[in-house]
Amino acid sequence: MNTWGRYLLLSLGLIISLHFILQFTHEDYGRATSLQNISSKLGGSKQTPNPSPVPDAYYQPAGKGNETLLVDKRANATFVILARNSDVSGTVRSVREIEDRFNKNYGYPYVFLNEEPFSEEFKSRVSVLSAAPMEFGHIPKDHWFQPDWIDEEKATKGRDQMVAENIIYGGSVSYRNMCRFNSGFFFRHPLMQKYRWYWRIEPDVHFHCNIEFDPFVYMEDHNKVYAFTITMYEYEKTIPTLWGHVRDFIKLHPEFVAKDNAMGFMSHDGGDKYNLCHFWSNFEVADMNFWRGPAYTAFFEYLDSKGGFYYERWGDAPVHSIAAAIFASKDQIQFFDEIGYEHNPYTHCPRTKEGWERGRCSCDQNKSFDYDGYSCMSKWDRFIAD
Ligand SMILES: Nc1nc2c(ncn2[C@@H]2O[C@H](COP(=O)(O)OP(=O)(O)OP(=O)(O)O)[C@@H](O)[C@H]2O)c(=O)[nH]1
Ligand SMILES: [Mg+2]
Repeated sequence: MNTWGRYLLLSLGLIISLHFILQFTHEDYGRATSLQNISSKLGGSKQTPNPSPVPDAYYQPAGKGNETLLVDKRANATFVILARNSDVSGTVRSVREIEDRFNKNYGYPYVFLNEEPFSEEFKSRVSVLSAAPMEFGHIPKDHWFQPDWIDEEKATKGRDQMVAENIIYGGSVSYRNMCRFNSGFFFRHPLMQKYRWYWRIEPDVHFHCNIEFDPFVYMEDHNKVYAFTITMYEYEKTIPTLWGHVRDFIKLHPEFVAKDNAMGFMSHDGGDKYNLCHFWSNFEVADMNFWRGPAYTAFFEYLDSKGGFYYERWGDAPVHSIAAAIFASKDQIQFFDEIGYEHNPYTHCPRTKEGWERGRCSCDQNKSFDYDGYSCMSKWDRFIAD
């Protein structure tokens, strides 16, 4: 072999070794270069049917044929938006979109929550957007701030380590307060007590399609407890001990584990190892009776007592998702393909052409996150098809 040939072979060898080293040491690189991700980027994703379509009878203004119309039913439901005063413009944009795409036809109320009093500016800029009832609530101190029994030295060490490892929000205490509040407290707020169902919305999200059915009514009629639009892998370094505690809890309370649950979506070995899949909780439509019930109450208290919301950086997304997967049956978890939804940087766009047209969607189906290498959607599809 001549010198050039040797150089070429050497460089190729170096590139391949570097690729494998990066795949094992950097999760994001590994996912981005996975075969599944590359094939979907090359247009390998085909139209996959919507696995759980909302029946025509739920659509307004009219269903087809002689089906009974269910559009006049209403649910005991509210939107809930946690926001800071500084989030006002993003909140206005989100409320404007959900009003235009859905709520102008339904008039469901809103509850805004904040650990600080909402400013007059926030209240007036948001209230002007809709005639639907809006309430602005203050979060009690003990629902928000780090509890006294947390070992601050240990918590500081945990945060410093995450900062050193460049973990997003790794050094933030307020982010941890927010995750713990969303995990265990929002549904206990006095303004939320009168409602059973909620739809969580964040500032600066997008609703890309007309939603001409009522997700709350559909869920109530079908005995659902939790609905999602996007599912993905969690960043393992934010929850190193979470799954161990989940396993311990299940051993202590086998009576709470639902029959026909969705554990198989999150673990491929019967619950030994967590595959990090979870529902992205910045979008949630769910039944607060589920969070307020005995299983989740005991589960949250157990997890909270371990301190991982502060010593690590447990997110409300894995906590809610794991609970839904264990304490509900798999058919109580709903994937709403019809709801085109975006929270930067990911978008779920309806899969089928009919769904996309019916919703007059503004999202690009080719850029939908569903079959991105970082998404758990193909796992969900396989899981519920079984
Ligand atoms: N009142 C209040 N709301 C907060 C605070 N931190 C976050 N939030 C809200 O909690 C929700 C989640 O916070 P985000 O900062 O969006 O967290 P994230 O979605 O994980 O991260 P991003 O990718 O930055 O959006 C949003 O509705 C925020 O407005 C806080 O300190 N106080
Ligand atoms: Mg957000």
